[in-house]
Parts: sequence; structure tokens; C-alpha cells
Amino acid sequence: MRLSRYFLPVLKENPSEAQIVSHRLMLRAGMIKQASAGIYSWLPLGFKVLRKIENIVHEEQQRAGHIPMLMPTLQSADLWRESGRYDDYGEEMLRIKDRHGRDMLYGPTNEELITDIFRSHVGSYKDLPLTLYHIQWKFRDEIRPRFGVMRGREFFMKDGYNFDLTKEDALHAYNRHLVSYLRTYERMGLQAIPMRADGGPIGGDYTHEFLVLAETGESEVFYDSAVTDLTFGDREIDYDSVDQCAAVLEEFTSKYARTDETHDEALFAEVPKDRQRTARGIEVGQIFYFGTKYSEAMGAKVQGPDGKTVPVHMGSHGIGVSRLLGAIIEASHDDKGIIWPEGVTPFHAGIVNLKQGDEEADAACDALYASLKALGLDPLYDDRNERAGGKFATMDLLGLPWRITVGPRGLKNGVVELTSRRTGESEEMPPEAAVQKIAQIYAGIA
Ligand code: 5CA
Repeated sequence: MRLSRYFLPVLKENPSEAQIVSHRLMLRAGMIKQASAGIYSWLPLGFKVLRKIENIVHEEQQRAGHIPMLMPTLQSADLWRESGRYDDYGEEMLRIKDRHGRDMLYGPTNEELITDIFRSHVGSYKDLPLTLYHIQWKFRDEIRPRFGVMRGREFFMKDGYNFDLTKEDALHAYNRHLVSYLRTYERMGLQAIPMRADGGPIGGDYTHEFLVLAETGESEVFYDSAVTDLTFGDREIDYDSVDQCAAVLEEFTSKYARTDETHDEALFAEVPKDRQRTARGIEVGQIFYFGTKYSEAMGAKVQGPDGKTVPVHMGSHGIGVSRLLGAIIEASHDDKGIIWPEGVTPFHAGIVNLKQGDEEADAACDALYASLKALGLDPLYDDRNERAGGKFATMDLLGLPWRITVGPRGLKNGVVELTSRRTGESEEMPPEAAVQKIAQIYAGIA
């Protein structure tokens, strides 16, 4: 993309409504615009990152064997009356009447709708196990929407639902989700720590939240610092293997890590003193096992191998896709702007032309742009007639991991400059070498 042709409404001043750095930087970098409280338009740059995050979530869900689908945002109240949640959910639920006076709602989550689909089409244990998921907009009429996309009213969420014959099978589905979530967050350059939590309005007493440690996080967390040494890395896992998935769960959840809702002072005191940590975290996902809560209430049953009809065991598993943009920026920025991890960056590299209009510099930039594109990469070329300082400031704000700077002085010696946004280190090299290096870096990103 050439910046002169893009739509990138960068703000020069700090927006006064933003209290935390990710919200401020998303507004300044022209990624989002508030439409009304807790509801945002996703401008082209923000939309690009949202799509990247969504794609990673899709890939990792399908790697784990989960099946994508799409359910609507608007739901009939009748299903929620069946589960009993229509009255329980309270003011967070946006209730709507259609022209016939029927009660509708904008879905805050989808347990009822998916259970209805399941009971309509599945009647035998032979169709199990089954995990369906979708990525769809949700609405929760939060009393205090704040921090931009971090606590929105309308937000984008992946929600998945497993259906299993037995509790053991459903716990394997739970473990499988935990493993796939660890991979998912690491691909986004995030460490998200699974912590024992509370079921809230979803229900179930077996649940973990995934938390990204950050001062601006809304949750208070207590943990053994040894959990921060764990990484999933590039290990291969067989998602059908009960033992392998259980071993990962054991490895990542046996050390003390809890949110304030389930914090237990006596257990925490058993953690060696020098490893006890109290901090704040951003909840980027949550997994639940809730047994037969919805299947019993809504009659989602299957015939087992012994011919008896039994309610299925279920769980639901959510990832805060739009919240993740905020979480990634909270975890990765400096005083100049965002620093995107390679896995989610909106453009792979920026090209800065120091002397727009100079025949040689323009030609070199055009050639670089074409070479990167030919390799399947997506560069952002700052071809505006701006001073170098302004161009650098924009690139730093946008946070692309790599910048190629092209100027007449370097070109005389046959070189351009390749700069890492994260370290600030620059290296001079011929343009082709810069292209090759960038291609190599992204070839290593899953
Ligand atoms: N049905 C279950 C699992 S699919 C569920 O709704 N879980 S949840 O309530 O924990 O939501 C899943 C994730 O959505 C949360 O972990 C969080 O990352 C994200 N989320 C929840 N509320 C908001 C909100 N108001 N704004 C942005 N993201 C949110």
C-alpha cells in the first residue's frame, strides 16, 4: 500500500478520552473511531490487525479439530427462557422487540443457540465428540465501557462449544482448548497465563481464564512467578491424545495462578515467598466445563452405546478477539508508539523515502516495493512529500516491525538502511539483501 493512497487518519495530539496507552495509540494510529460508547468503527489499519488475529484464531481452532460455522448476532428470547438465563442475565443483555412484538436480544454469548442446533440434528453418541465454534460480534451492555476495545459493549469474540458423551471426554475437550489457546496467544507474541477463575453467568465451577500481565489490566491476579517461565514453543502435539493434552494442562496449571475471584490466601502462602506475585492482568480468553447445565435444561440428549438416552456434557471456550488488539499493544509499545509482533503486524515492513521526487530514490523505492510484493509480502510505502522526521515518527507510531529507509546518500553506495522497530538497531545493506532478510524473517512465522 502506498501511504498517499491509503486511509490513515493519524492524530497528532493525544486524545483526551483515552486513559490507557493501547486506547491512545489505537486512536492516534487511526485504527479505530468511536461510534458511540463502547462501540467502534474499525478503520482500515485496525481492521487489518483484527483480521490477522481472527485468522490465527481460525487456524489454531481448526488445527485442534474444531469446526467453524457462523451464528447470527440477533437471537430469539425464547431459547434463553428455556435455559432460564433470560431473566438471570440482567441489564448486560440488550433486549429488542421486533415489529411483531417478539422479544429478541443481541447475543452476549451463544450457549443456547448452539444447544438448539445440536438437539435438532444430533441424536447418537456416534456423532460425538463434536466441537463447533464461530467468531462473531457480541453485545454486552457493560455498565462502564472503557479502555477502547478492551471493554467494549460491542466486541468480537471467538466462542466454541464442545459436546461429549461423558465427563471424561468433555474434560479432554477442555484440555485440548487449553493447549490450542497457548499456541494461539504465543503466535500473537503474547504470554497469556491460564489461571483458575470463576464461572460467572456462563456457569460451571471448572474454568480457567487466560491473562496477559499488564499494569492496566482490570483483573487482580496472584501467582507463582515460576509460571512466567513456561512457554509452549513449537512443540508438536496430537490433539486427539488424551495424555498429551492432559500433560500440557498439568504443566501449565499446577503452579499457583488465580484471579481474585478464586484466590486462596492459605494456598498462596505455600508458594515460596520470593516467588509470590500480585499483579494485574488482561483477560484475553476463558474456558469452561459446565457439564449438563444447558443440555438438561434444553433437552440436548444422545443415545449412548448401551441404548440409554443421556444429556451431553458440554463446555464453552471464548477468546476476546477485538480485546486482543488492546492487550497486544499494552504488552508491546514504547513512548514512540506501537511495536507489533511479526505474527499480527498490519504491514510486514515500511518503506521510507527520504527524498520524494528524487528520481533515483523514487525508483529504488518502487523497486523495493515491487520485490516485497512479488514475494507475497505486504509493505507500506510512505511516498508522501513529508520531511524525514515526520515520516519516521509516523512509522514509529504505526509500529511496523521493520523499516527500510531509502535516501540519495545511501543509494550512491548501493545501500539502504534496515531498522528493527523493537531494538532500534539499523544495518546498511543492498536493497535486495534487505528484501531477502525480511522474507526470511516472515518465512519463520507460522
Ligand atoms: N461463552 C463463554 C465462552 S465462549 C463466554 O462468553 N466467555 S467470556 O464471558 O469469558 O467471554 C470470552 C472472552 O471475551 C473474555 O475472556 C474476554 O477476553 C472477551 N470479552 C468479554 N467481555 C468483553 C468486553 N466487554 N469487551 C471486549 N472483550 C470482552
